[in-house]
Amino acid sequence: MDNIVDSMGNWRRTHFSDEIKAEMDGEEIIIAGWVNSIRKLGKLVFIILRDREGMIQIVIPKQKVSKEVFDIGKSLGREDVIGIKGKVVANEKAPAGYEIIPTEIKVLNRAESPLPLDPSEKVPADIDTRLDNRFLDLRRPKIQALFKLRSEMLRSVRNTLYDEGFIEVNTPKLVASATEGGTELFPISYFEKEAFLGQSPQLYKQMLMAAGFDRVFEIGPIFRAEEHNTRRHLNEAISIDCEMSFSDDRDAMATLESVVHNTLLHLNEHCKKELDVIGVDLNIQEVPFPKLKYDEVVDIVNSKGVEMEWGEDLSRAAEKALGEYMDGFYFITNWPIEIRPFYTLPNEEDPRLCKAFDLMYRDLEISSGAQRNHIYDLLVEGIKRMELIPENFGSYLEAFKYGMPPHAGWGLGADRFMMIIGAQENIRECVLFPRDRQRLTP
Ligand code: AMO
Repeated sequence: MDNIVDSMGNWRRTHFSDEIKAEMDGEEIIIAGWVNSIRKLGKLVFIILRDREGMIQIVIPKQKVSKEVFDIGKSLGREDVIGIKGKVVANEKAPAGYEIIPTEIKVLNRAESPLPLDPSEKVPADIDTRLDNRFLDLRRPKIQALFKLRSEMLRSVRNTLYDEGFIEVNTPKLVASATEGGTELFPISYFEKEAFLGQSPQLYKQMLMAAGFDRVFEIGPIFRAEEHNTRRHLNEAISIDCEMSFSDDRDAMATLESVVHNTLLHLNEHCKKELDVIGVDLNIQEVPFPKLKYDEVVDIVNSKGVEMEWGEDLSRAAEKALGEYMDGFYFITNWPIEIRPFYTLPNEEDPRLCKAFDLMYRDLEISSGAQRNHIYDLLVEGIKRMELIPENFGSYLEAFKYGMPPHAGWGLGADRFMMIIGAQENIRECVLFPRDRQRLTP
């Protein structure tokens, strides 16, 4: 346990790495972080220190520092955690125009060697090794940048929804019934009863319309027991859900568009550094987004040589064919009622159709929504049509008996939205600790 101290003592970090500038020449600073790399050249030790905001070069010349500082510097290894008190020295030859010469080094913890994964990204690793060692993988600047973008995405989504008069709510995740079809449920034991992990806040957000909340949103986990392993599915995902009263499908689509559009603008304005680190150039698509009717989609898909019958949901092949035809964001509207959930409002002009929509980005569905069926008798019919049992929806159905306003809403997959923002092919990249068919740890 050589040189290790158990705390920063009375030291307080003064700066993150990106806050230090050559103009601070001569100033004393305290920084802290990980040894990203180290070079030992006899009488000189070079350290690249990494903190959340970037990297900074520390130079330890034997003649200019105490023996203790030089010995500690020499003893350091990759990913050791250190605190450094030192002086900023302007130096035109240094990559950043300055370097830090320490007057004191605190070794806060040592890292074992060899590392199971190389955070400096010099040694590539496959996604499984990376996810197995996720805490180390997350130290990589490109990956950190993705999660900073994710945080700013969530901030922007919240801001837009607050600005549009929504209030944020939290609904239960331990639930008694399915909402999105029965096969994808995770059963759990809830004392003497059977229960499930919530697939969607759907029923609760609608009940809040009956409660008079008018406009609500929730950002929370949804659980889907998807058996298949794809690049777009997780078993635990984060959904951005919203529901709005006295509104129809067009109002819901307009809100969804502004959420997406404002987020892209926000990230472009406030996250230049992160977008650069990842190498992404955000294309800010103007609103309104194009709208395709389901009928048109069937024609396009068939014209691309992929068979699709009217009344079928989009197969993966159909999505791909559509993605070749459509660039950017677009809606699919006027869906057949048969393939949408029971809570969807049928279209009064054509009862084969309904007021549901999907928001797509090329070949990826990122959101589904609809104007809802707010008439009790029609809703019970819908439940029966889907071969579900109305009694299982008792407390939900009650909410439709005593004054339920017309309403609409949508669920936007936060992880899928991040795939688009960060130009990632695999949804697992966008989640800190993904849950998929094989993965329950870390
Ligand atoms: P839906 O089931 O289409 O609709 O889900 C809405 C959005 O959530 C995301 N999503 C997923 N993301 C990753 N892995 C999954 N397994 C997964 N499942 C869903 C997608 C999808 O578009 N109650 C309705 C929403 C509504 O009408 O308000 C619903 O849950 O991005």
